[in-house]
Amino acid sequence: MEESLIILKPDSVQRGLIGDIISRIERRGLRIAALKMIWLDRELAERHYHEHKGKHFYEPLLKFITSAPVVVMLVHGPEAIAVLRAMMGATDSKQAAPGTIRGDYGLSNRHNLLHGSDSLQSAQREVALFFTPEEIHAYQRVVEPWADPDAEW
Ligand code: 3AN
Repeated sequence: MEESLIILKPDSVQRGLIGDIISRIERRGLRIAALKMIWLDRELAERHYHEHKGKHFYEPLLKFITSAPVVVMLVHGPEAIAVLRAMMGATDSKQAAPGTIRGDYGLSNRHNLLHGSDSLQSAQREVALFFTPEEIHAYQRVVEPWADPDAEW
C-alpha cells in the first residue's frame, strides 16, 4: 500500500470542482486517510515547492497556491502514487489526455487543479509537512477487498 499527498489547488476550490475530484478518487477505490481545507502561507508554500526555487515559474506559483484556500488529502492505495499521477494527467493541462482530471477540466500549465506526490520519498516529506499523526486515520473501506488487485477471488 502506498500513500500520496494530494492538494486540490485554489482553482479547484474556486471553480467548484473539489467534490468532483474527490469523487473520482473515491470511485477509483482509493482510501482518503486524512482531509482538510487550509490556506497556505508563503512559508509552507516555499517548503512544499522548494525543488522549484529559482525556476521562472516559482514566484507566480507561490502567488497562485497562496491566493485562496486549498484542500489537502492523504490518499492510500495500491501503487497510489502512479495511479493518481495517471488520473491527474500531464502537468500542462493542454497536453493532458481526455479522461484525466486535467484533461477534462483544464487548459493551463500553472492553474492545473491539483498536486500529487511524484515519488515515495516526496510523499513522505509532503505528508509530514501537511498532517500531524493525529490527523491521519487508519481504517479500511468495506470496498477494499472487492477492489484489491491481489485478491484471490
Ligand atoms: P506536477 O504538479 O504535475 O507534479 P511539477 O511538480 O513539475 O508538476 O510542477 C509543480 C507546479 O508548478 C505545477 N503543478 C504547476 O502549477 C507549476 N508549473 C510547472 N511547470 C510550469 C511551467 N512551465 N509554467 C508554469 N507553471 C508551471
